[in-house]
Amino acid sequence: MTSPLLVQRYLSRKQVRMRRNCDVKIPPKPCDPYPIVTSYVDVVAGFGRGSSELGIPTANVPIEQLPHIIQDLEVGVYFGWCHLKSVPEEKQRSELRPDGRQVHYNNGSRLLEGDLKILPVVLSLGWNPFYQNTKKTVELHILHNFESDFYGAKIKFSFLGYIRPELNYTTKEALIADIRRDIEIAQETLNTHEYEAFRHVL
Ligand code: ADP
Ligand code: RBF
Ligand code: MG
Repeated sequence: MTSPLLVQRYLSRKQVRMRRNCDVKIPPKPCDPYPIVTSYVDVVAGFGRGSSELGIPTANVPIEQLPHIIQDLEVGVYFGWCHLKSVPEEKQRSELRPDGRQVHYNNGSRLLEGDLKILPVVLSLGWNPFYQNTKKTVELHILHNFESDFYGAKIKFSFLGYIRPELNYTTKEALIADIRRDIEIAQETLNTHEYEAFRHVL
């Protein structure tokens, strides 16, 4: 029979292995300056790499529409809650990305009931050094499966805490692995009673 001591030792080793050097200690409940809450802002097109290159779509939002305090935050990965709404009165349109691909703005008209609930989100704020962007971006990966995209919809979201600084990578696979770990950390933290309590602070 395996002794409880061995099991405990195995578990604590596993936790050590899961913790990355870059991880910041997340407090048991949101602390100053959090929560930071935005108003409803536009979901706009980015470079179109999130889904196609990384398999991790991110809703990009214009940094200019966000509270100034967000521009002063450290670059890196954050987590919080978000809420989407459609803008049916807005005219649907298409736009060309810099590489010529077309993106259609359906203004969220295809969002379903479950998509309109308050959803957990992991956010990237920064310059995406792996792709050498020249503009600071704010992107949200929502922890939810959508049937359709929602360019032109409005999104309101909160920042409740910081996971890690923004990093550069030598391979795309390493970037993807870190984003996957960020998703797990965001999900685990938002599942705790203290962070779940902020679901409606939007
Ligand atoms: P872009 O560079 O234009 O942002 P992405 O490949 O990052 O392109 O795709 C983002 C779009 O995918 C979002 O604007 C949104 O409409 C849609 N989308 C689908 N699922 C998600 C999700 N789970 N989180 C964020 N956006 C999603
Ligand atoms: N890009 C980076 O260059 N470095 C990062 O450390 C980084 N972390 C990210 C963490 C999360 C949770 C997400 C959603 C994205 C991150 N990105 C990072 C941005 C990624 O490069 C970007 O989503 C794609 O370029 C698509 O726009
Ligand atoms: Mg994106």
